[in-house]
Amino acid sequence: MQALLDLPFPELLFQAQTIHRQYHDPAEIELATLLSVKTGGCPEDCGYCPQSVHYDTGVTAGKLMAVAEVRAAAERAREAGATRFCMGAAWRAPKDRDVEAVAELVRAVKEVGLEACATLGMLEEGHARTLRDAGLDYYNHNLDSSPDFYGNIISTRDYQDRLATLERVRNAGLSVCCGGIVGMGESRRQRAELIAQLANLMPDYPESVPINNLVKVEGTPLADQPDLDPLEFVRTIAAARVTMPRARVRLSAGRQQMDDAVQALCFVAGASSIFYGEKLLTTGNPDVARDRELLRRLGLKSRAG
Ligand code: SAM
Ligand code: DTB
Ligand code: SF4
Repeated sequence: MQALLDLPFPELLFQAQTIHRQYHDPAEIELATLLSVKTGGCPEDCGYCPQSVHYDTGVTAGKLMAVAEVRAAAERAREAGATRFCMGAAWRAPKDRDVEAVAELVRAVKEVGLEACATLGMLEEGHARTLRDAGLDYYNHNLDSSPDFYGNIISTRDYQDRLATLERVRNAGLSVCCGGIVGMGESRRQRAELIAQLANLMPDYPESVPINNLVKVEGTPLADQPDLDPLEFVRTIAAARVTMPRARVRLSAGRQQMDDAVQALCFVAGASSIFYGEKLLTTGNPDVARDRELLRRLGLKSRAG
């Protein structure tokens, strides 16, 4: 895997684009809109995250949003052209009644006619089945980094906890959305190890692989992390594409701080999904008009709903 990331840049991009074209329409981008349905107050200490109670980031903790509000947000996302709606909740692990309440939100999103994705923390198998029965398409649960770097950024859970939830999600028959964050101070070898973990997930690699570039948030331990060379980010996308040919590789957080040319390279490297709408969960994302213009300049089309 490290050998792949070490290839001369044009060689790596050529391999990635070649595979991308065999499995995907190279001109099509999926637009996914994110909504934080339960913000802040999370007991975990993930060093990148503005929603952890351990850091003073100015994020105010809220309660789970009401069904009508979420339905309205999903309708606006559909009107703007999104086909996928991802709901995030700042929980370590939801309680039974939280899962029942999110199941109602999933039903509302499905009624609006969008693909539904949720990310709620660690799940029990019954939780995953409840969400599947409500119509959930994907469950997002990221490995985020390599096993040997994980302990540098999170102390309140371990890699094995992540793998156990992913297995339960799979057993329930949900599609898996699982990726990571780059730019947290990890080495290229550790990025290679993250990609290897994703590509070797059993019984199959994830259907959807979000690659996030660290969004540095004031108050978090990673606020002053030096910028990663953007070309290393592009390499990570390309390695995901080459090793997980059928997966949708997603250029996820960090686009607001990214040059248009770097984003264009990510699409050449095989990314075919972006977060669409002014906000990620708590931080900013390029606005809709800007993204429409970027797709137009690149001659890319959004995936039809
Ligand atoms: N609490 C749940 C969990 O951690 O699985 C779900 C929500 S959590 C915010 C979802 C993902 O957002 C994390 O796994 C991480 O990949 C990403 N994320 C959080 N903060 C980020 C940041 N500052 N920059 C980039 N990605 C971030
Ligand atoms: C993922 O991989 N990235 C999204 C989504 N899954 C839930 C979250 C990005 C969060 C960025 C920081 C924030 O806005 O709070
Ligand atoms: Fe909590 Fe998820 Fe943020 Fe970690 S990434 S602090 S689990 S909301």
